[in-house]
Amino acid sequence: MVDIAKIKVKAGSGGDGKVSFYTARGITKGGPDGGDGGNGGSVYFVADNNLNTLMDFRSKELYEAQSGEGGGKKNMTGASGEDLYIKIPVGTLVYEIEENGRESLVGDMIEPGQKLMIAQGGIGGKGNYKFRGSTNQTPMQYVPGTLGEEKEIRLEIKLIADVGFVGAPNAGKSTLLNRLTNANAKVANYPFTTLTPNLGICKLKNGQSVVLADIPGLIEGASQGKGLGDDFLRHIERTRLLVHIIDPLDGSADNYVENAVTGYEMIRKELKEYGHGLEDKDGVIVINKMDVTEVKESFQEISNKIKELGVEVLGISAASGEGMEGFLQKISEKLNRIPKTVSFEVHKVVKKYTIDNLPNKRVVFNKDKVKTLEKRL
Ligand SMILES: Nc1nc2c(ncn2[C@@H]2O[C@H](COP(=O)(O)OP(=O)(O)OP(=O)(O)O)[C@@H](O)[C@H]2O)c(=O)[nH]1
Ligand SMILES: [Mg+2]
Repeated sequence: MVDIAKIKVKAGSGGDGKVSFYTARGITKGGPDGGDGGNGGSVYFVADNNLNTLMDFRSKELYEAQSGEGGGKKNMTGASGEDLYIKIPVGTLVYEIEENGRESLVGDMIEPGQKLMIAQGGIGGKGNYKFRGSTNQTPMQYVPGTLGEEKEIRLEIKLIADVGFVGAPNAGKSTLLNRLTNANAKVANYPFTTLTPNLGICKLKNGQSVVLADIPGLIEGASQGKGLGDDFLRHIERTRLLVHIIDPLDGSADNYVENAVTGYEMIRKELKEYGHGLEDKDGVIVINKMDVTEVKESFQEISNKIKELGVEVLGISAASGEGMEGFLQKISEKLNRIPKTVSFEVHKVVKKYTIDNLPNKRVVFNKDKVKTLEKRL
C-alpha cells in the first residue's frame, strides 16, 4: 500500500490584459478596445471513496491546471483555464511543504466528495479598455495576469476506522477481523502475514456499523525500525478505540502467564514510543486462542495479573468464536461513550485571492504599443 506521496501542484496563470485600439476601414483613431485576460485554472483535491492508495502519484510528480488566455481585441475577455481536480482517497491528509521544509496541514479529506482548493489560479489582467477615461483616451496601460499558485504537497493516508487491532505478529488480529466482518484478510501461522492494513465493517446488535482496522504486527523495538517498523500505526491514529490482542502461546512454553503480561507491556511501550496519542486511547484487552487448553487454563491467572496493571481482560477465540458476544458488547459500550472525532485540526486555511486583494497586482505600460501609437499619431 502506497500511503505517502509527494507531488507538486501548479495552478494556471491568468492571461494578460490586452492593449489594442479599435480599427476599421476609415477609422484610424479608434478608442481602446483591449480585453481582459481570462483567469487561470485552480487545482483542487477531491476525496474519493473508490480509491485506497496513493500509488498513482508515484509515477507523476507535477499536476498543472490550464492557464487563462490573454485578452482580445473588441474588448473580448480571454478564455479561462480549466480547473484541475485530483482524486485522492478518503482519509488523506494534505500537507503543504513550505520553503523552509516545514509542513503545515492544510486539509483532512474525511468526507467522500470533499473538495479542497490547494492552488488558486492566477487572475486575468485588465485590458486597456478598462483604463479609458476623459484624461486617458489612448491608454497604454494593461494589467498582466498573475501567476497561479505553485506548491509542494505531501499526501498521507490515515485510514478512517472506529476500532484498531494491535498486537504482536501471529496474535490472531486478521483471524478476528475475518470472523467479525466480511473482510478476507490473509491469515497464516508465521509472523508478518499482514503487510498493509485491512478494513472490515461489523454490524453490532444495536444496528450500529463499526469499521474495524487490522494492521501489521508490532514487535519490541518497532519504534526503532525492528520488524515492519511502526509507521503503519498511523492508520489507527483516527480510531476511537484500540483492541489489544494477546496470544499467551507467543513466548516460552509453559510460561503463558508471563508471555501474556510481557506481551501486553511490550505493545503499551511501543504505542507510547510512537506517540500521536495512541497511548491515551481507550482500549479493550483480549486474550486470544481460548480454544487452546493451555490458554484456557492460564486465563484466570493472566486476568488477575493484568488486572494488577489496572486493566480488565476478556478471553476470546477468534478461531472458534468463543467470547465474541461479550467482546462486541464491550466494544459497543465503549464506543457509545467516545465521541466521533476522526479528523485532524487543519492549521492553515488556503488563502483565496480576488482581484481586490491580489498581492502582486501590477500596471504595465506596453512600450511597443506606445511606439506604434506615436508613429500613428
Ligand atoms: N488456536 C487458535 N489459533 C488461532 C486463533 N486466532 C488465530 N489463530 C492462528 O494464529 C495464526 C496467526 O493468525 P493471524 O490472524 O494471521 O495473526 P495476525 O495477528 O494477523 O498476524 P500478523 O498478520 O502476522 O501480524 C494463524 O495460524 C491462525 O490460524 C485462535 O483463536 N485459536
Ligand atoms: Mg494479520
